[in-house]
Amino acid sequence: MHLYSLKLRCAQQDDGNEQHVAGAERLTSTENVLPSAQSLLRRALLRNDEPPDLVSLKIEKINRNDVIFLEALPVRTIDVPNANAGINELQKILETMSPTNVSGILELLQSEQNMRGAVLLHADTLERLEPNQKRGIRVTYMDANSVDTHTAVKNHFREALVLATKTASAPNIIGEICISDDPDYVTGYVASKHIGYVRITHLKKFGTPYGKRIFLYRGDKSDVAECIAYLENQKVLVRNVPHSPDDARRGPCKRNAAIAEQLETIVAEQLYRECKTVPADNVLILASNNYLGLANDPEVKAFAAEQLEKYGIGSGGSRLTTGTTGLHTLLEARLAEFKQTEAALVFNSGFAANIGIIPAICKAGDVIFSDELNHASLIDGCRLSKAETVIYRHNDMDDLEAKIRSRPGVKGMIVSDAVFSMDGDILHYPRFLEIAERYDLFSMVDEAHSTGVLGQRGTGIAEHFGTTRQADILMGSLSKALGSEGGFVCGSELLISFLRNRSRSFIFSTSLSPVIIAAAVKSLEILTRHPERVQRLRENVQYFCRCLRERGIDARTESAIIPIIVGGEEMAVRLAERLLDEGIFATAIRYPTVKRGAARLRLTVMATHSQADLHWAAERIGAMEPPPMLPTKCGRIPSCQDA
Ligand code: WAQ
Ligand code: MG
Repeated sequence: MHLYSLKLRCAQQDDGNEQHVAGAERLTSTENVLPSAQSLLRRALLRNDEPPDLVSLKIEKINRNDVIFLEALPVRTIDVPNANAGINELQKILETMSPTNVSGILELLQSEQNMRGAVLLHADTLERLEPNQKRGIRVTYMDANSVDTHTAVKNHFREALVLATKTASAPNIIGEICISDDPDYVTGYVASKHIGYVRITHLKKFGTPYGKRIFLYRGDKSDVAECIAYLENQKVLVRNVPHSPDDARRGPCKRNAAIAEQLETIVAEQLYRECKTVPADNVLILASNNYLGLANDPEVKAFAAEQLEKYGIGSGGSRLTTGTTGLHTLLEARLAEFKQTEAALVFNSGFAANIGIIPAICKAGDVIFSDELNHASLIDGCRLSKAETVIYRHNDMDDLEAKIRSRPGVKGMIVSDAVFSMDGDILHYPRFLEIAERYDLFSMVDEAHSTGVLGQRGTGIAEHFGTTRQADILMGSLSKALGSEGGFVCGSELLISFLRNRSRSFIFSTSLSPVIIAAAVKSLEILTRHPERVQRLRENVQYFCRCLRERGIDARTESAIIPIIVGGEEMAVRLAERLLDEGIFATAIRYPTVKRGAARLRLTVMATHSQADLHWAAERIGAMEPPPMLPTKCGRIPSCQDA
């Protein structure tokens, strides 16, 4: 296993001379290299003062075995009213370290000159020991041993504590003094193994652009080289670095330690997640749920912009107060028409819909029968309801019926995704409805990934099976094929009136922005007018699957979701990373979204993809070494046929 060292440097060009402005560094795991690099670069480029003329970022592979771990120095703060008082405090502390030469040290500390590195000073003779006095000694290869929080702003305290902890353990270093060169940062510190990290709130006057680091050395001059080598090359990770001096004062807090430990386990199990920024261009997105490309449709954008002018941004209240515009009611009417139900209700997200609908309908004493691969929002809806949840085998209608029969006379609901979000397969809808009817249970179907995808006109799962019968509760999403945001539910007048009065996530949320609703109205209109978009999506999906199969990858689906089961969590992440290098954005899906050991690439196709792009992507995916696409055991799709 290895780590990466990231070193960033900013400089100004001054008459052909490079003037060092700032530096920063990280030691980070492979999967955090990109986000770390991004946060360092952001910091460099978005500096408050003049943007730097030169930014360099060095990324270097490090062997994990070369890293030593140190415990952060204990922290204490001395509060002083001004710089004079601060220097007095510092003087007292220095007298315990180097009684003979305190005034000389203080003079050097306050001298009006900046260096890139630190002064290495003999504590007794005040001899300068750094080989290059202009540059000084640069302490590098160190970081806090915790998951990087990627702050764009420098945390002076944390970075200084890491450096001071490393320096304090260097051979023959008996102390360190530091003042920042940031004119506004007047807190400095003095540190050593014995006294710990002692902050002094004023060590210079506000506005002073000079800073300094002085390392006090006591020992044989022949050992200086060893000391410098340690400071400049030893890889160090510092444990338990507090985030702020306040955190340090409170001491190790158990509540943070508990979550930090869990987070470290997540990292160790290759399950750590980052919000990856989607590259703006030059990348083929094979991961979006924007199946029909409506999120970027010019007509949709124009209409939303027009309504933005009319209504503004926020709706200013919940649906039951000021949050219902004519657009909201129009959208609900159109959704009901589209799904051929009596009425519809819009929620702020699909997740909000599911956790709002299920607990409104089911209570303690009821039973909910739920597919084992249902989406997390359905699972959480079941939990919130306090009903008993019975999990049946994935899309196994015999198992479902057997489980219902074993509880004669139950009240409750059967709930399933229409298209399963991580496998792309389709619910056996007709049997599902039949069973619900037979046992007088509510039927609820989540059409998040079937709306705009299934059926000739994209109306969803009923159309796919050629039936006009609908589930009692037909839930769906505006944020996928419809390219906007929000969730909805279609059903009888009775159901919708009931939910309007009883669904907590509906009642207690500020309603969606009129802009978002306008976009959904227009998208739905376009979908209705242009069913050929759905046709195009279907052709693209089947074309892409064919291309993948020609390259030995077992790809099949009837929806727009193609799971490529990889197995190992790390493998899935690596494949996604490598595809990104090739210009393909695909998502690695891991536990807990899918079972452990069933990690996968989840590829999705869009109506707006060109076949040339899909062909190229299949070629790249097929050429990946080692062959990732082992014949899949799990996640095979029972209901699909070859194209
Ligand atoms: N190695 C050696 N010297 C360095 C390094 C380094 N990696 N980085 C900076 N220096 C020297 C250089 O001469 C700078 O001018 C000087 O240190 C100050 O650097 O607990 O921000 O990065 O709140 O400006 C103290 C935090 C903050 C006190 C110190 O230093 C607290 C700070 P800066
Ligand atoms: Mg600075």
